[in-house]
Amino acid sequence: MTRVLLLGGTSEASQLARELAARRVDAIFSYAGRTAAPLPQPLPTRTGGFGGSEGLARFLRAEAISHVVDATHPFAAQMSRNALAACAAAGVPLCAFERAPWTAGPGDDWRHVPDIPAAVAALPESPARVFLAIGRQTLAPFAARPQHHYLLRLVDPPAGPLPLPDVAVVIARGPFTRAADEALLAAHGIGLVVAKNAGGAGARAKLDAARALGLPVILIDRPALPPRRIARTVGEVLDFLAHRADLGV
Ligand code: 3Y8
Ligand code: NAP
Repeated sequence: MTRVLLLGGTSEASQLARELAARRVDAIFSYAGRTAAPLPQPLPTRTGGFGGSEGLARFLRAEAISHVVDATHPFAAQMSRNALAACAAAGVPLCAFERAPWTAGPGDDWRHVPDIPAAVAALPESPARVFLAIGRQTLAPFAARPQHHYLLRLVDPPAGPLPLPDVAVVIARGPFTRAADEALLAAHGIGLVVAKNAGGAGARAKLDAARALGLPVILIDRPALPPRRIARTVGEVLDFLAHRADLGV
């Protein structure tokens, strides 16, 4: 009996949720609860952590989950590690649904760094105007470079003070467009973009805008994860669910 747990929070997860709902696949969509009002999904949805990998393993057994699809963000490394451990413990097959990393094209001026501390170290000494487009959770390390003006883009208004002295905040939930991001970068006189190598279309706009404006980008590599099955398309996920025939595709 197919019963899917879909670990969500990305454009890919939302795309897959639509496909599974259209095929009436028995599935549960899962959000961490990071944002105040996440996009509604066409599947029964649960929100909040599971309580580590042990909590997730208990959930898999209690809900008689037959397949787990990890469609979380490439930087949601803890969730992905927990899913690997829980699925191994509970004997439930797991497949990641993940977009490939971005690769530079003609006109891109990217500097790849391995992690957040390396991105901080890569900032120039002299004051710059930086679009720090990495969300809210990993801002604190940039307080070591207070000389810069930081433009932030957050999903929700910040609940408390931000760890950066010279900062402007835009509240917006993607996906974003290149034209709008070009206008944003120009309006704020941005000279440098810092971003995570998230991949996918939903966050790509700022990189295309940077190229159009001739701006350099510091691009943070995604965290390494243990080997796991990875699907790059909905079709590959449906194959994993091994019910293409049942799904009428
Ligand atoms: C809570 C669900 C969909 C999913 C849309 C994608 C695209 C728009 C671009 C920029 C970069 C960033 C951030 C970003 C993008 C999509 C996707 C994506 C980047 C929502 C969502 C949740 C989150 C969590 C949030 C993080 C933050 C990261 C903002 C919903 C909108 C910067 C990642 O305030 C916080 O605590 C925010 C936390 C994790 C990274 C961080 O460390 O701050 N995403 N983003 C999910 C949950 O609770 O499980 O609210 O609707 C989902 C999306 N965000 O269905 O169409 O697929 O990547 N999300 C990054 O890539 O660097 C914004 O501004 O250019
Ligand atoms: P994370 O650091 O990898 O995970 C931390 C803890 O949050 C997990 O151990 C788990 O708690 C809980 N969690 C994470 N994703 C969950 C989900 N989909 N359903 C239920 N619990 C979840 O996670 P994160 O980077 O903060 O990402 C949180 C959410 O935002 C995910 O849905 C992710 O897809 C989305 N997102 C993240 C980014 C990013 O840049 N990190 C970008 C876009 C979207 P327990 O240990 O208690 O189970």
